[in-house]
Amino acid sequence: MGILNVTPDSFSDGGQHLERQAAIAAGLRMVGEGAAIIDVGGESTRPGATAVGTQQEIDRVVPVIEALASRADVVLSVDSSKADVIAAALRAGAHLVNDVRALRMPGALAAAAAQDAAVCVMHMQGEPATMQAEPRYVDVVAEVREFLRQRANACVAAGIARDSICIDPGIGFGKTYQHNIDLLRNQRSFTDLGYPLLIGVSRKGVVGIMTGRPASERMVGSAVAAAFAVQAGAAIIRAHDVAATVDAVKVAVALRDGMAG
Ligand code: 7PM
Repeated sequence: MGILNVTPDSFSDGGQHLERQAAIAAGLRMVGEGAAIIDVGGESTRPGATAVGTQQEIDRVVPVIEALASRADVVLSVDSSKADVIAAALRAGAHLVNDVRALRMPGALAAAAAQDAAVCVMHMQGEPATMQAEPRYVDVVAEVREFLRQRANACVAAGIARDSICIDPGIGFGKTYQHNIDLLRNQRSFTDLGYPLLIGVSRKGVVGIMTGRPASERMVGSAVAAAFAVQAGAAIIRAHDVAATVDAVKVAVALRDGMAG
């Protein structure tokens, strides 16, 4: 899953049209590099980021989803929590809803179910602006597992097909370094729930702590973490550096499953 942020800070500021063209080009490039899914997001979840209005988020993601749907044979994901954005993105050609709030905002679950979308439910403790202030768990693996189990059940109850649901422990979302390590080292607890597991570690702080590198220099560390996650059973890797990550995933899959060349 390639990350495509359509936010003003993601592409050099040349006005909305150029921004949109740059996003579409970046999406097509990721498809060429081997991404199976493109995750299109119009709201930054960065701690302290300014909130984005519904219409603004729709104006950012819908044209990019429409363009990619018509030009590329790839699964399109919308990274949003808002019911109206989800509905508009699915109408525009998205197939999957990736929500860091696990479809808990009003109408979000119904909007996904109404258009037979696939969904990814992610665990987050708190809200992006404050989540890293003081993450606390008694047993992080058990608590995240139980949350994901309940949200997947809520999706099924809302009419989403069981085989259209994936789960994600939300690396870096209201977690300390040690919490992230515990989650990555205990992926079996999540794959045991019976849903495909999505892992997003790309350029995250946990990789920065492990390598001592800034975000711009975390590609290798992120690719190694992706390979580890695949070895431990992850089905989908969310990543910025698609070409490097695809190579890492190919090697991990071949070694895990013993496939011939
Ligand atoms: C600041 C904080 C900037 C966090 C960017 C981020 C995930 C996600 C994100 C993830 C799923 C990033 C994150 N991370 N969706 N959206 N899983 N499902 O590093 O791990 O891209 S945003």
